[in-house]
Amino acid sequence: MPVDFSGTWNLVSNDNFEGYMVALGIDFATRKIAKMLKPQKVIKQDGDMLSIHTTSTFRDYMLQFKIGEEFEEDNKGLDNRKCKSLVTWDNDKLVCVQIGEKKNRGWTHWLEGDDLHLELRCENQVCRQVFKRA
Ligand code: VLP
Repeated sequence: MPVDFSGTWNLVSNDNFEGYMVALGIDFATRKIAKMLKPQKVIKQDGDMLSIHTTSTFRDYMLQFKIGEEFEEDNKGLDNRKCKSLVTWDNDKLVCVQIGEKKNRGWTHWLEGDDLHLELRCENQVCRQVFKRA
């Protein structure tokens, strides 16, 4: 049985989001707003199909993809840089590689106890987020 990430998740901790945003080239004013946010993720997992909807009072970001199938990602409302993204399983972790202008860009999701973890990577920066079920 594969891991099921489905559910509604609220951010409870956000380590080095600032460093990650600087690496993505997010401007100062946007970073000041973004780091105050407590985003919510709504994840729907149906076989190999996933949707991850990240919502906040400032901006929303919607991602839909099939595991194992490369897709174009526009990062609209984030850094707006297009990349080619591929999400695959690494044991029970869901790993995304985002090939584009920024080196070493990607993220990993996994479950730990009742918590959803997300590691966001860009260049030499790693942001670690933890979410709890709403
Ligand atoms: C941009 C960087 C904050 C900061 C400005 C806007 C959307 C895995 C993956 C699915 C992400 C989240 C990326 C967050 C990058 C912020 C607006 C915050 C709310 O999630 O779950 O897309 O990549």
